Amino acid sequence: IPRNPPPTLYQPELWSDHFNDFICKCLIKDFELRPNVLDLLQHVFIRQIVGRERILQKQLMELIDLNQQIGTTGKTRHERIHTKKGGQIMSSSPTPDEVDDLVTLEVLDEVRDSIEQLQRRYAKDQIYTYVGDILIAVNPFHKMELYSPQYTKMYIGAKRTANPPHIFAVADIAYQSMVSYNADQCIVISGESGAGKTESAHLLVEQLTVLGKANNRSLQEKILLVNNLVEAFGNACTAINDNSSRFGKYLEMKFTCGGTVVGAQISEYLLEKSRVVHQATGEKNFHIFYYIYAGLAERKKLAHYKLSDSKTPKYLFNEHIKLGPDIVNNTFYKEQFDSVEQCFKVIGFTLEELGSVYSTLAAILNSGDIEFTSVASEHQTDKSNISNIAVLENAASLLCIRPDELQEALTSHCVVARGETIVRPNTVDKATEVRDAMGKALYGRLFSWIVNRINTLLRPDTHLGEDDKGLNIGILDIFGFENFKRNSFEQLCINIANEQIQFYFNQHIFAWEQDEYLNEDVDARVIEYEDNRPLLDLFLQKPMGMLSLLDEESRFPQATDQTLVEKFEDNLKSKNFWRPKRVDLGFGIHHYAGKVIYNAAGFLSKNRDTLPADIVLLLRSSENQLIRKLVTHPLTKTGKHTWSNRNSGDTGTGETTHHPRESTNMRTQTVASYFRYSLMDLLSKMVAGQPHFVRCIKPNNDRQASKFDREKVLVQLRYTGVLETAKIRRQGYSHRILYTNFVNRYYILAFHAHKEPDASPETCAAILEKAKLENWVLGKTKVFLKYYHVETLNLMVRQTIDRIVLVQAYVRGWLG
Ligand code: AD9
Ligand code: MG
Repeated sequence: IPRNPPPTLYQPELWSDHFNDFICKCLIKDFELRPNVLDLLQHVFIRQIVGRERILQKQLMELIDLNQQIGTTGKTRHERIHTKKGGQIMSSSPTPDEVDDLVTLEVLDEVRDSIEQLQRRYAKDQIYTYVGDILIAVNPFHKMELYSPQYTKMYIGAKRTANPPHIFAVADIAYQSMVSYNADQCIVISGESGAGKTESAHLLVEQLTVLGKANNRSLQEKILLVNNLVEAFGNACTAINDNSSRFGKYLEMKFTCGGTVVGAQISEYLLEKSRVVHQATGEKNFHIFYYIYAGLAERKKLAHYKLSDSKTPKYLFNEHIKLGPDIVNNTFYKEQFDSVEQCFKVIGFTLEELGSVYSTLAAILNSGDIEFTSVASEHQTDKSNISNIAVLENAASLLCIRPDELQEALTSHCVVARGETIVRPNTVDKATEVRDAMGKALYGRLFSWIVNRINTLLRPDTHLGEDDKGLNIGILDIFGFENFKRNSFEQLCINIANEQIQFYFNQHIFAWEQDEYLNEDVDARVIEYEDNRPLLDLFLQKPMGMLSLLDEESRFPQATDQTLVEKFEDNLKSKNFWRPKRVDLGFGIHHYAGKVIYNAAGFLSKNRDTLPADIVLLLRSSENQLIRKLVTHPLTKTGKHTWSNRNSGDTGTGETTHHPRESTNMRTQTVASYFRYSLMDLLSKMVAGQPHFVRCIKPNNDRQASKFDREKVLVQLRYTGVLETAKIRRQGYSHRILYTNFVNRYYILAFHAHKEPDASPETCAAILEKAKLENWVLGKTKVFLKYYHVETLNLMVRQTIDRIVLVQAYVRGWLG
C-alpha cells in the first residue's frame, strides 16, 4: 500500500459518482481492513467487469464480513509489542497501574502520581512517556536497545497508541502531519544541560531520513553526518555534560510535497567563542581541537601544521585538567578525527578546503602560544614585546600573512587625533586581549563558514521540481539551562534563550488555547500556569531591560563591570532580580528553572566583542583564500539566516572604532543585540511551523544509569509545567480547526468522495459522529478537538485514501 500516495493518484472526479461513493462506504465501514483481505480484493477486481457493480458489491460485503471475523481474532496491541532485553524477547505491556500517557491517569492532582509513573517506567528502561501529544524523555545515561531497525519499522505510520511512547513516534507524527497538511513542522526539544536534547535530535534526524526515503543514498548519508560534523566544532566538555552543545542549532530537513527528503539546512545561534581562549575549571575547549591535535600526531603531520607533541598548545592545556601529553595518545580523539574528516569528505568539502580548515585551527592554537613581555621605555612604560618570535612566525605562516605585520597588529594600535594617525603601543594585557580576540573571531567565523558550506552542499534546489516549493521539518536543539558554581555572560545568554523557549511552549500550550475558548465561547476550565513573561521583559524590554542596559553601558568607554551591575540594580525593578550581599559584581536572577547567581566580571568586554580593525585588515591581506573569506563580506547567501548577516555583526563592533588606514561604515553590533536578533529569527522560524514538543528530563546530577533522583525530577516537572500540561491536555482542546478546513479535510470519512458538503457545524458534527468520536466541542467558527481525535481522524483519512488509491490502481490495471 502506498504509504503517502501522491495526491494526484486520488482523483475522485475520474470515477463515476456511484462507484466512488460505493467504494467509500465500504471502506469507511471497514477501517480494520487487513492486508490479506486486500489480496482477495485484488482478486475480485481483476475478475469483475465495470458495469457489474452488483456482483462487486456482494463480493465486497463478503470480504468485509470475513475481515471482521479476522478482526475479532486479530492480535491485540500488547501481544505485538516487544522489547528485546539481553537477547530475549520480552513483553513490555504496561501493567494495569502503569500508563503510557500521564493524561490518562485518573487523578493527577498529586505530583506524586506522575513521579511515581516516571520512576516505575524508568526502572524498566521505559524512558519515554507521553503527556498528551508531548513526549517526555528521561535520560537513561546508558545505551538502549530501543533504536534498532526493528523499532524504526515499528514506528512508521503506526497509530500512536499502538506502540509504547518513543522518540521515533514524534518523528512519525511530524512527518505525517507535514505530508497530510502540506505544512511545515517544527520539533522543539527542551531540557536542562545534559538532559538528552542533542541525542534526541540525532534520533529524530535518523528516523526522518528513513521516513523521507531519500532517492539517493548519498544524500541520506550526508544528512546523517551533518550533526556529527557541526557538533565536533560546536560541542565541548563542560562541568555538566561531556558533550555539551555550546551553540544553538536549528536543523531544517527539506522534503518535497510528496515527502521525499531532498536536503537540509542548519542555522546556528550564538556559539560560545570565549571557550576557544579560556575554559572554566574542569572544562575543555571545543572537541575539534583535541581531535585534530591527536589526529595530526597520529599521521605525523603535527610539524606540517607547526605544532609539536612535546608542547601542548596553551589553549588546550587547562591547568585544572592535566591533559597535556594525554591528548596525542588518546585513541578516541584519533578515531574522532578520522570520523570528522570522513564527514567533511562525504558531505562534499574539497581537500583544499579541509587543508585550510586545519591550518586555521592550527593557526589559532599557535597564536594562543604567543607570549608578551612588558618593555619599559623612556616615554612609555607599558609597551609590549613578543618574547617568542618563532611562535609568532608559525602563526603568521599558517595564516599566510607577514609576521612583522602580525606583530605590529598585536602590539600596537592606530588612533586618529586631529586628523593625524598615531600609532600607540599596546600594554601586555591589551596585546593579550587582541591575540585572544583574533583566536575567537577566527574560530567563530570558521564555524559559520562550515555551516554555510554545509548549507550550500545540502541545498535542495536541484532536487525540487519547478512548482514544488517543498516542505520542511525543523529540529531545535539549543544549549540547555545552566547553573554552574560561577556563571558568566555566556550562561546569561544561554538561560535567556531557554527562557524564551519556555515562553513559546507556554504560549502554545496554555495561552493561545485558552484565548480561543474565550473567542469562540467554549466552556472550558481555566488552567493556571507559571507565566514567565515578566522574566522575558526583564531581559528583553527596550529601553530598560537587562540587555538594553548592557548595550548602553558598553557604549561608554569609561564604564566598568562594577558600574554595569550598579546600573542593573538602579534600573531593574523586578522581584526576579536581586543583588546578593558579599558577592562582588554578583547579581541573581530567579529564572523559570531556578535561581542563578551571575558574576558580571568581563560582561562589558564580552558584549563588545571587539576585533580590532588592524587585525581584520591584516587578515584580509592573507594569501589563504579561506582566511580572506572569513574576514571579508558580503558572502553568498544560502539561507535566510546568513553567514554574512552574522559576520557583519561581528566585525561591526571592531571596525567602527575609527580606523585610520581605511574608512569603514559598518553597523555597531554587540553580542547582546546580535543575540536578540537571533532569538527573534529563531522564533519566527519556529512559529511558522506546527510545533511538536519533546521535554528531556535529567534523572540525576551524576550522569548515572538507573539512578532516579525524585527530587531532581520533581523540580524539572514543576518548572516545565508538565503537570499543568497534563491537565490542559485532559480537559482542554489542543486542536482548533476552522469549519471550512475541517470539512475540506475530513468530509471523505462521511460523505460522497466527489462532492464536498457545506462547511457548516452540522456537517462537522456528522463527520465526528461517523468517526465515533466523543468529547469534541463546536465553537463559533471552529471545531475543538482533543489531541487524540486529530490522530484518529488523520489515520482514518490516510487509510481511506490509501485504499481508494489501491482500488483505483487495481481497476486501472485491470482496465489495461
Ligand atoms: V546540553 O544542553 O547540550 O549541555 P543535552 O544536549 O541536553 O545537553 P545530551 O543529548 O548531550 O544532552 O546528553 C547527555 C548525555 O546523556 C549523552 O552524552 C549520553 O551519554 C546520554 N544520553 C542522552 N540521551 C540518551 C539516550 N537516548 N540514550 C542513551 C543518552 N544515552
Ligand atoms: Mg546538547
